[in-house]
Amino acid sequence: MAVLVPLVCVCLLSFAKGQNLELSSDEFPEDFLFGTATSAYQTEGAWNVNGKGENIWDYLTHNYPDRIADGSNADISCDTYHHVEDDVAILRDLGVDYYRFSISWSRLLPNGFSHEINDDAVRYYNFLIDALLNNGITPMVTLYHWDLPQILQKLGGWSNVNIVDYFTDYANVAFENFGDRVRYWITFNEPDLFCEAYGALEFAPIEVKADGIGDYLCSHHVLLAHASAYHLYNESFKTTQRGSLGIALSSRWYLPNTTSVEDIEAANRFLQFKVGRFAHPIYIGDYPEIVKNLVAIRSQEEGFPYSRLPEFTPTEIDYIRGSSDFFGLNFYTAELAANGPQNVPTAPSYNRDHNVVIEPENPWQATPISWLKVTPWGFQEVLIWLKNEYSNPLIFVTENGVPDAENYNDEERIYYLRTHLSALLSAIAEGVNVKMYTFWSLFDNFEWDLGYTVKFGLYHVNMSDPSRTREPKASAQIYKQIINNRRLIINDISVDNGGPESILCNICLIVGGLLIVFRNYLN
Ligand code: PNW
Repeated sequence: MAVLVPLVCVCLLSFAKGQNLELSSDEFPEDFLFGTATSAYQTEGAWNVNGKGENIWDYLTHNYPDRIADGSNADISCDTYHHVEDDVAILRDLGVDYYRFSISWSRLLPNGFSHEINDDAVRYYNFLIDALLNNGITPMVTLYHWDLPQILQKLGGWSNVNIVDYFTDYANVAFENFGDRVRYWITFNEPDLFCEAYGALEFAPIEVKADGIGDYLCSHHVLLAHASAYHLYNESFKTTQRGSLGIALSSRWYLPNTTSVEDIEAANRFLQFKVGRFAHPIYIGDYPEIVKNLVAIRSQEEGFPYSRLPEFTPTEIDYIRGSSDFFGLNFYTAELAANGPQNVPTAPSYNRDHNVVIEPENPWQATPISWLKVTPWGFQEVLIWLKNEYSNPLIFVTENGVPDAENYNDEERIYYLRTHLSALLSAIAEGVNVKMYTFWSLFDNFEWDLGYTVKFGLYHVNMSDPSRTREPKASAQIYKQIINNRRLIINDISVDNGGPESILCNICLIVGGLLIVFRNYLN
């Protein structure tokens, strides 16, 4: 009895800890789907194998290794190119409904253009897609996850208007070769971020820096390319292939730094510059007024004869409006936003245009990445904001995840996963039309400028082992249970992780309960 009481207490305490999640309901709707994701450059490896061409990240990591935190590259990374069968077995074991991966443009079209298709790439992606389908997993395919063929970058990349045609040609090859089996297409992943690389951001492409100009040219052409791929799919493929197509936009939640009107307006303005700049043209039509006005005013002050933000023609506005079957949302964190002024010495500048500063310090739970704090409430806020702003669109969460402190017992990831799923359930209860949740990432992989210094995976990958052994972390087990149960069962950590302590815990709970009943009976 003396041993049992503390053990029962520990078990009850861990149960109570789960209760802190404040669930509104822990069950997911019947048609709700779960997945996980990777991207080609971050995980495939085989960077120059069987005809793959060079892309902008191959170029950056090979020529400017000092720009990567550990000087590394993704020449091999997880080597998913050589592990299709093993990886699909892992996905099957995890029990996901779908798997989000991206096609490497320079693997499929080594020269960037569609006149030469790499047979090996067609074989590889067919093999992957078929393996997924044979295991009951639906493929969700991203066409562009930041890895532009270097040859196209030399021609100006996303700042060259001809990229709209080059991208459409590439999309056409992908639809023709894989579309008969792909249910979900995503044209672009987080264009806000890769477009900022044409401005002030230190990212690939590395040699273009045209702040307040290149970033807007990029987003303009991305929107035209997205709409072009959407119309191509709708007109030539949709009736036979019956898939759907959307774009994945990243949104943080911006909380005003103070209660001042200026900071409240700054937080709203930042959402419009970051998310609205892409979503408004697709869901409402044209850029948001505030973005158009501010860039036009600044451009005029700087002596430009026209706005640095390109204008859409009325025909283009109609062409882009409505060009998405779903809103792909990547959510990671919230931030504190304050009104400018921006500390930038020269104009023009994207940061000066929006005139918002992000407070470097905030009180929320930290992670190994400085910009990523644990803010599940921000996830709920973003989902509700999207519902109100864009007339309740169909939303797929296309990314959500957190790095761990390099441990297999990744409780911080479990906490992040559970609290974000709880926030998602609350958003559903408030009428948000969200139907999918994708955890980033399946594997520890190459995290862009941070190299391998941070680990986002449900599975650890041993990067010094030539066979790149994968091993599940504790979070993989929890995600598996959530998917299997279709609910956020509160005490599943102690009930079903298979470990000896959980068996002990359950025995203690049962015996403890019986003792209490027995004592009550005696009384
Ligand atoms: C997203 N930032 O990227 C991407 O879609 C993934 O490829 C990436 O691995 C994941 O989020 C985790 O970072 C981001 O510096 C990369 O603010 C960097 C930032 C944001 C998102």
